[in-house]
Amino acid sequence: MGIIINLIGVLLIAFIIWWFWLYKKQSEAAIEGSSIDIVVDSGVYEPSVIRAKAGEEITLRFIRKDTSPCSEKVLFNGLDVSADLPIGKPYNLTFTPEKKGEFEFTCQMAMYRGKLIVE
Ligand SMILES: [Cu+2]
Repeated sequence: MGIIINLIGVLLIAFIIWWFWLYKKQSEAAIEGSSIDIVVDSGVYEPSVIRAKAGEEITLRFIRKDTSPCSEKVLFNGLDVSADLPIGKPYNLTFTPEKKGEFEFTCQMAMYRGKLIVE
């Protein structure tokens, strides 16, 4: 009996590791016009790779479906941009990326991961 419980525990841990660190569903999208919808749900941003042009204002329209508190914050590393996302109500994050490069955006614990590519 004890062995079975241990086994279940190991499988559960393996699944969690796979889900958060190994499973990277990467979908890429370029911003058309000046805005793009990003759905926040089940541990992923969709799309998770966004392409934008330096010096052009963009609006990232976050649609948060995940109710876990961790998914509330979105932080852009290296850009000094962050936001608190409400649940079930689109949030428009508007800013102008001035410098070229690749900038990760994540939730507070970096389980949600996305990338903004500025060209
Ligand atoms: Cu998180």
